[in-house]
Amino acid sequence: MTRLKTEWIDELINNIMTNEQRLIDLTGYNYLEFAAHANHLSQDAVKQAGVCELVAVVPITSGLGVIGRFSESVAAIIRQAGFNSFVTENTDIDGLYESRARNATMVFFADDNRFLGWHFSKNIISDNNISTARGYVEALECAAGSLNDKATLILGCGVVGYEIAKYLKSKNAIPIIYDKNHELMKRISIELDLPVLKNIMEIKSYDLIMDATSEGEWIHKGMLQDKAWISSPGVPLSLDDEMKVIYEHRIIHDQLDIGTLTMLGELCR
Ligand code: 2YJ
Repeated sequence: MTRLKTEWIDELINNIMTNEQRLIDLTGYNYLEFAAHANHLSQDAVKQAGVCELVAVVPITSGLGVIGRFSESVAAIIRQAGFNSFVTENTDIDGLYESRARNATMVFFADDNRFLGWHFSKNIISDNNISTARGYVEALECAAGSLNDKATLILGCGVVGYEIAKYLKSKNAIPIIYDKNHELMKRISIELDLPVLKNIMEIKSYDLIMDATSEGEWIHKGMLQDKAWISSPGVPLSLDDEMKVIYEHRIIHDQLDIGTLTMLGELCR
């Protein structure tokens, strides 16, 4: 699992309006609307939650410690979706205590292994891995049209790739999986009863690509169809600099936003 780096999210808060506009251009939804759409909720339900709920983000020091701007970025995404949010002054358990003392109704926190949202009174927990998978599949469907009966290539069979495969199946899409770790790919293929991509150069046969790899810059010019859509929760992004420019309007990708928004919507159920 990729651990975020400060330099990847350093500009997230400054760029949040641009990022939201990008999501609107690709999916037709702003942050609040996307949180609702990704969870099949009405926009009014999420708008109403934005008025009633107070969201705390607690920095967690365990493992490799606090990532500069991580909590502030999560709080900013949630604020941009129309909710009141704050980062606790205290960390860890003391931060959790502070969030309750300041009447937060939801809390978000992440250590090196997991990023969770928790609605205290509804007792709903949202896992970023599952939400990220759902959010990026929903975003792809907004951009490219219905995935029903459509072959959709999943690159990477790690935890997010696995959740993407399950969610695509639930939407009656036709997932095909690939991982450079052939043993892992075979195991997931058997478990979920899915075909595999035998040769990575066959990537060009697909126009719907979900990229959950975390290698960075391994997709070069000529490897994709002109009309390919790439929905990529994987960080760093797999496309090299030249491809990022060519596919600028056909890549769905951010560092935190889509996953966090989908978690937020899930806590509004
Ligand atoms: O509070 C902090 O600043 C840190 N403890 C945040 C740690 C963020 N965690 C990660 O980046 C992990 N790789 C888990 C992310 C799950 C994404 N699916």
